[in-house]
Amino acid sequence: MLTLYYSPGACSLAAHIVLEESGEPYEARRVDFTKTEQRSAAYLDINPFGRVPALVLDDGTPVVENTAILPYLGKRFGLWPAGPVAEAKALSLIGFFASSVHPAHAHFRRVERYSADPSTFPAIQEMGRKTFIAYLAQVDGMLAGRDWFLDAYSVIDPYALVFYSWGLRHYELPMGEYENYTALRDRLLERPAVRRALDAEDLTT
Ligand SMILES: N[C@@H](CCC(=O)N[C@@H](CS)C(=O)NCC(=O)O)C(=O)O
Repeated sequence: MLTLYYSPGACSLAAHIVLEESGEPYEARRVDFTKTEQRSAAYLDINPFGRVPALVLDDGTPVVENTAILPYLGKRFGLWPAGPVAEAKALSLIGFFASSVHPAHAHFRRVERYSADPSTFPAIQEMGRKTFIAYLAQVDGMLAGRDWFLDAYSVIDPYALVFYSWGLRHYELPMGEYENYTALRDRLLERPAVRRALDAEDLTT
């Protein structure tokens, strides 16, 4: 059985949704950030980077990083596109989310990672916030005229939901103004698996 290590509302939500979509039994283990469990020796054995998500496979092998976990789950559960071009597009989107959108947010939420000098924090946070918001607009544009990022529902769509929910929760943005992105959110909310994962993490979006 697969085990997902997650924290409510974190980027691990994408894998959580995909596991709910799978219909297979799995275990979801919460990593309590308020107790810095992500940096405990026991957790660092699973993910030496000290972050969620981590996925432990049936044979005990840990897989870490969304860039690895989401393609793995997508291929295993039929939420991954067929063919080299579609696959390249999927990897390109996952790379963009993981290496541009998420780090922009980290400059806002985890500013202490980027400077040892607290007097620089506000400027770094402001730049992170602006960059993150600019990426949200770009994501909205990518979705114009489309139901899903790719030709069919895939792991990319729940991953995009993570940043939508952060826009609401951490930045209190009027996310409804991103009409295409909001339509994607609404389509996702129609899926029982998405609802179950959100409920399990005590989230509405
Ligand atoms: N590159 C990693 C980033 C994971 C990451 O930063 N996760 C955050 C939650 S969204 C985390 O675990 N933060 C805990 C910490 O920084 O201590 C991935 O995409 O899997």
